[in-house]
Amino acid sequence: MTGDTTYPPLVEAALRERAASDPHRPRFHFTAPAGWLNDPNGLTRRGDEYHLFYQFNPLAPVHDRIHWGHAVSTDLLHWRDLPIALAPSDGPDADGCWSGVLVNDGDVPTIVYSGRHGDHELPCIATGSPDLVEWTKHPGNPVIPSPPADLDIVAFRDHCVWREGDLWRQIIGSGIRGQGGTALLYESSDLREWTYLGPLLIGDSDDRSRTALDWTGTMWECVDLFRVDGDRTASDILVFSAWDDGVTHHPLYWTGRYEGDRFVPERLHRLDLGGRFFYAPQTMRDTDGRRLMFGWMQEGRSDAASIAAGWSGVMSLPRSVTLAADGSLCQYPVDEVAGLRGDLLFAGPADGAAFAGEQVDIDLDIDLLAGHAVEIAVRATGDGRECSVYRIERTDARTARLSLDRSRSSLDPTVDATELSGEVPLDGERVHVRLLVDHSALEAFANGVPLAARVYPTRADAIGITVSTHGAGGTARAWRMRDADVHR
Ligand code: DQQ
Repeated sequence: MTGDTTYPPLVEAALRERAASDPHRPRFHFTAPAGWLNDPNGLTRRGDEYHLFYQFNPLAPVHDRIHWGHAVSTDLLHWRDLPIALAPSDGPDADGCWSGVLVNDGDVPTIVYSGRHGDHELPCIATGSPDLVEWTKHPGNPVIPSPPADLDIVAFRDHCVWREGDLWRQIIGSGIRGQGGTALLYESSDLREWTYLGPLLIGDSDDRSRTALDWTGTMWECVDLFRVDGDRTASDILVFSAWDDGVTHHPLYWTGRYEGDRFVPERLHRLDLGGRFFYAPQTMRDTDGRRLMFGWMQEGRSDAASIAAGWSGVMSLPRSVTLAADGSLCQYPVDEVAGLRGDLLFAGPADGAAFAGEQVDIDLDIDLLAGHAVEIAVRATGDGRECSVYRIERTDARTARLSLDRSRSSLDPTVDATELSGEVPLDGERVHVRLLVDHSALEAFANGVPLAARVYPTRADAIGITVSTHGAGGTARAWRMRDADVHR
């Protein structure tokens, strides 16, 4: 989408053309113009416009010398590129401007981010023009000169900042060696001088197997604290991405209560059953009270394949996050996503539904009785040699298992083809499944539990979609999705 203002190109034309011609590139999810994208940052709404900043390397599709990319939208779908907001410069962010948030300090938009220098990060701030396009780094950066002296920490980065009474508070992601991940709590009157208050919560990296899908890691990246109101109750939520020794494991969240200087945890949950394919999420509260969340859908192909393609990293669709009756989070793409629906591809009984497309929005209502399983094959060739199969199967009265079998997702043996799966709570027989297919990016939601993933079929005819309910009743509808015209 083009705007009124012409800005200098963000990436070289050749890299951009290479990225645009890749068949695996999504057409209605946000991606960087080319180069590397990872975490969503600085999510904010100003007037009618949503601002999405993101971890960006404009020079190459590798995680190096990270900048803050910037895009703006009025509908969360059609994005217009703005100039790079932050770039590494001499000083505490010489090696990268890592993740952070944007807050309004009175009338002054202020970014709180992690400046990377060598292999360490420290908190920095930058103030912005009213249109959020020009950013000035604070001369006193870093605003916290070192991590707390009394802790032996693994890392110290990423920020969640909020106003509480007359003061600012923030938590910074960290890990305490030998104990587990943590969020360190600070307080300030001016965003420039911070007092350390202690750990908000400390995880236990030995309380379960390191291979468990809800292992909390040795360090918590991209901590995010917010409250969600349900119909009858409310919960505080502490989201973090479990990290260990350079490995990005998966996003998790605690439900519980934020009280004083502590978070009292109740239950630990997986945030997305796709694990690392929805990593480092960040949320924002919209002006109408909605809680919106974006996450980074990492690549599942080799670094060499990303370099050849000229781009890496997909931003998830914006999700709306609410509280389910059982106290867990319920996630769905925001209503605006339906605005990209084009031709109706299918409407009728779910069992045996068959249609085709690589940009599709599918909506199913199924009655899942004991012993029932429903399969949805996407990106499938006619001969079935390539296909990715979502399956939802009733396991007991109150639970189903949602999985994605990627073992035949690609004839390319170098792509990640591991199975992804997890539990979906049931409340009766009805299961609602929403599935968005956008070339290599897949996002499924079963009763509000998401499973995001990436797949890379090699054949141009890998566009088949079929539904088999094996006897379960239900209906299906599907629409072709239009391009969101990002960067065109
Ligand atoms: N990515 C950022 C870090 C964060 C990590 C660097 C999570 O700030 O910890 O690009 O993906």
